[in-house]
Amino acid sequence: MPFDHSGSSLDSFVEEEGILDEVEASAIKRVSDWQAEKVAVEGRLRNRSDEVLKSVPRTARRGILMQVTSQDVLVVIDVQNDFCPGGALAIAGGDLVIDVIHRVAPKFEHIVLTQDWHPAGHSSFATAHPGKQPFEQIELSYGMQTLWPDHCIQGSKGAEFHPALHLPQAEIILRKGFSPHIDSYSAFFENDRVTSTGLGDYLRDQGLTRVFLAGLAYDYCVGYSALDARRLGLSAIILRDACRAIDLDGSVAKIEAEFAKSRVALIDSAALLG
Ligand code: VGL
Ligand code: ZN
Repeated sequence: MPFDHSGSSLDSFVEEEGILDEVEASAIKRVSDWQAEKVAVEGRLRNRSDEVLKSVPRTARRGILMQVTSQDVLVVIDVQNDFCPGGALAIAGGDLVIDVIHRVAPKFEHIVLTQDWHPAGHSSFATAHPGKQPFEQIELSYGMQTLWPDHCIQGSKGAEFHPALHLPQAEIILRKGFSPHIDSYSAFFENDRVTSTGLGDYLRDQGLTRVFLAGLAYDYCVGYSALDARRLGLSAIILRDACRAIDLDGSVAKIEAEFAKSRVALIDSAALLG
């Protein structure tokens, strides 16, 4: 049973009473305004078969708690100094994800952390490409690559987890982006989308089928990880308030269009915490 029982009794109650639309419309506002607002028109859900909404568990849409189970894993992406205020690739409010992550973490039996971990001179750094500036794109052997300021260099202060992040129960710390000539946004595959990090096999071996994601950055490493989780046949649920985005050239809108196509779900931590 993935969700708590109160959800199903409320389901039949509202169905019988014919107040399904009202209940759904109000809960949508509470739990998942990012996606839901696109399909909730004047507070009313017009098209209940919408793909995006299907990906959000019905109970969570209604503001009813989603039950975390032993098949669930929380994957905390790249909560490192360089992605937080003061860091080399600072994301506004990057450090604010930490409190939210700490609040949801006790719900999970399984937690995995990722760490962006580049060698000096990495091919994703603008400084490795004479004449190029950070945030420009170039074509590499595996396709287009955005160039970044030097960040998360192996062994540097910037590559360390933010000092406030405290998750000693995490069972894996997965480092990625260590191959000099290929970047790795996703926790599952490098940017060629083929070279595996091994995380998918690990989750399969452990019987973990549903991936909750949090961390930095929503529109890059969190987003790519969620999409790859779906590609591997896992459920992927992003805790939107436990993430912050870089938002470069429409990257948030672009990745959210992919989320909708791949049925990546977006929820608030409130859906786990009440
Ligand atoms: C990331 C850009 C470069 C991320 C990592 O963690 O989202 N973004 N390296
Ligand atoms: Zn990186």
